[in-house]
Amino acid sequence: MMRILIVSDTHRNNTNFLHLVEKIGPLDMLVHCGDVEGSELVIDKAVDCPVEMVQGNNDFFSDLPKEKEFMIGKYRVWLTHGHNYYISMNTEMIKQEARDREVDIVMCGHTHKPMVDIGNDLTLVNPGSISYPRQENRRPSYVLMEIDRDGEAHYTVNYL
Ligand SMILES: [Mn+2]
Repeated sequence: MMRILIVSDTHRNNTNFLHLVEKIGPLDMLVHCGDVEGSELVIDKAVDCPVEMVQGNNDFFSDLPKEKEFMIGKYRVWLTHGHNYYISMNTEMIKQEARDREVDIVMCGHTHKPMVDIGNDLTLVNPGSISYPRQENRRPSYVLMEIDRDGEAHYTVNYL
């Protein structure tokens, strides 16, 4: 069993994020999909687990990598903010790049709208923004990924 918290687009407003990690319970990993705007250390220090984080389009002076690939259980994950793949238009380009990279999961942010799109060969996860939501209900969102006993991933989109 593993619990992975996926968040994005905190844009230096960390209040909701800090509340969430206080009450969410033990985590095996935190993934931040970019646009931290200088809060890298705050985010890193808020949890007691490995953190995977990339730059967003507003992280101009950040030392964070632009993109990353890593494993979660048996799954190969590609983490990118997503703005370079025009994800505000559609997810065609980012999915094509993910398939070219032969990953199982692509995690992205940028749109501030949560999406879990589970396909046959590829899953796209966008947790939306926990600070500045833009989807219809305008509630701060995040995704909890859970790996079960059999190593299979399950996702829930959650709102504050
Ligand atoms: Mn962005």
